[in-house]
Amino acid sequence: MSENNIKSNHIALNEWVEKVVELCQPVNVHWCDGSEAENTILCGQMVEGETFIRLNPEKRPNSFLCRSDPRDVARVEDRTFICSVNEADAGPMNNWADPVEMHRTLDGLFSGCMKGRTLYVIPFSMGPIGSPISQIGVELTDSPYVVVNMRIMTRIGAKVLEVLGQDGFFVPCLHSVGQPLGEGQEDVPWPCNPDNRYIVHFPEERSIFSFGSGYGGNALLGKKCLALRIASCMARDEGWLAEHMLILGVKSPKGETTYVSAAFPSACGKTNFAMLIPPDELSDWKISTIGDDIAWIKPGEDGRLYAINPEAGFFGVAPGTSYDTNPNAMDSMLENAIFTNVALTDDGDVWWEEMTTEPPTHLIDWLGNDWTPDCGRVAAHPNSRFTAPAAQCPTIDPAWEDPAGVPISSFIFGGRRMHDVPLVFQALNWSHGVYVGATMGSEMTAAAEGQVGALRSDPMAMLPFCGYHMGDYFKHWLRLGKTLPEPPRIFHVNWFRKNEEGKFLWPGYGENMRVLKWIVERSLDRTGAKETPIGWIPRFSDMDLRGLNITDEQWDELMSLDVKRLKAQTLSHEELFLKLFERLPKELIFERQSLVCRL
Ligand code: TSX
Ligand code: MN
Repeated sequence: MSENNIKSNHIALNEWVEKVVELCQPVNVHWCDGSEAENTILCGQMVEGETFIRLNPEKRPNSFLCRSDPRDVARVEDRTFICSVNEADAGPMNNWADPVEMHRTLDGLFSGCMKGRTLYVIPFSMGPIGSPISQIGVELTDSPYVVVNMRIMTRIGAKVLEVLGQDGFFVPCLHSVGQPLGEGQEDVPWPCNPDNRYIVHFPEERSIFSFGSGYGGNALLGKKCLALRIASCMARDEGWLAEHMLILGVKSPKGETTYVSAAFPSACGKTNFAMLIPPDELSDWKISTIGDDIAWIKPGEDGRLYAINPEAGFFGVAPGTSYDTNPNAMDSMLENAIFTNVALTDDGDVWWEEMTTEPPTHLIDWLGNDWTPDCGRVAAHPNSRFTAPAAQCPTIDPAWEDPAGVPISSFIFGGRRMHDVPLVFQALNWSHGVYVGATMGSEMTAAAEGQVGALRSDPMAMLPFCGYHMGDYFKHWLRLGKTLPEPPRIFHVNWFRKNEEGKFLWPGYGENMRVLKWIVERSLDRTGAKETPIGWIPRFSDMDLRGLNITDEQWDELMSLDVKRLKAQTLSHEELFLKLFERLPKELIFERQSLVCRL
């Protein structure tokens, strides 16, 4: 690609780029300015190289389909490392490796790994450029797919270098697909190195190295690596929170907006919840979206917590997304979108499972093969994705790029639980709420996660994303609450409770607005509740159930507590607590004991 005007005056950045060029030996270096023109050239080159297929511009303007190597389709948790100086600081939930040894390993892997390729320098901002809550990173990558995805998912380019100045702080992120090209060797559409993958974090150095994968969180290093694993360490050290949470606004008929942040494990419909459309009976309430995946939350001068979405786009799971389940997500990807591992229709558009009630009669599947509805295979990979600009979301909040962030009134934790856990309850206080978040879990839906139906504990949905010891993480949450005059209220929800016949007791989706309304009103002390051993729950009369065919008896079933089973489950949290016991805050053991006593 031709030279552009972008120039860095940052001494450490320039030296680092020089060092990496020497190590990785790319044939070209390109500093990304983030412009439309640059994006057009890169996408054109990828079409030329058969990495991208241009979708029908009439159906899906400026959008592309990409098929990955079938061996490179998801994050690789067993190849993800936290290389803290002390092993104990990484905690029992992370893979640890000695930082000195790991640096030696990485030096070997990266040596000459970009031969025949262009090295792209991507200056990026996580959060609105210049916000005091934002952080800057620079990703060096040999993947143009990473560049065009980072351009949607973060703010990249010249403006970031301006903010960085000569000596601003940035997180260095080095990425390679790990497949150098020999002289005259032809490239493949999706280069990668599946036998040699490393996703490595040095929390004290605040640096990230990723080798061998081009997919999602393995390669778009601003997201899970920086905004969660490294940022969680920064947040611990600096007194803020980096959470695996969506952020949404709830606007009352009077025009007051209350912001809530919510953490759910995978397969709970987080993006759907972030873009919820209220049912007709509550259409005078409005939901707005600030983010669907990550929240950075800092105490403000006034003692409230202020949150930003560090991302600028959605990298959502495609299968299951439809105009029935999430029209706002569907509208967000109408143009300027990238689709990875979904199916291609005969008219040059995309399709995935459950996108429409009737599948098309013929498709090219995610592997590039012919597909028909009766062929017995899925058309899109279950972890196939859309990358779409957040600004294209019809419900995007007017304050979504406010550098000050939005004030958070409540936290919501949730899980996918068929039995025992009621639709919603409110924690009794902050430390009980932290206990609720710490002990949350979800029933697994895909064989890839483990035994289907088994309960997987996923504290605050941070299990794969906390860059340090989970016991210290709980301690940090408890400590932060104590510094706040009025900490946000904490709630737990479960959209997935079933009756004896295996039918869902709650309609979910837009109807969750009723639960949100109760949560917001509870946070403002404007509605009632009943105290139970697990926390405060809404009575039938406390909930706005207008227009829903739910009887008093059905409500009681949805909210029922089986004290014996709850006690047994509370005792089973012992397993997690034992794993963390060296650094588990005593308050959480106390919370558990109190809960057992109340039950
Ligand atoms: O995203 C979901 N949400 C949150 C929406 C704001 N899903 C999909 C989860 C997989 C990603 C849900 N699935 C939700 C939900 O609230 N609830 C359910 C379970 C459910 C599925 C189908 C029905 C009801 C509940 N169908 C009928 O009631 C007709
Ligand atoms: Mn996520």
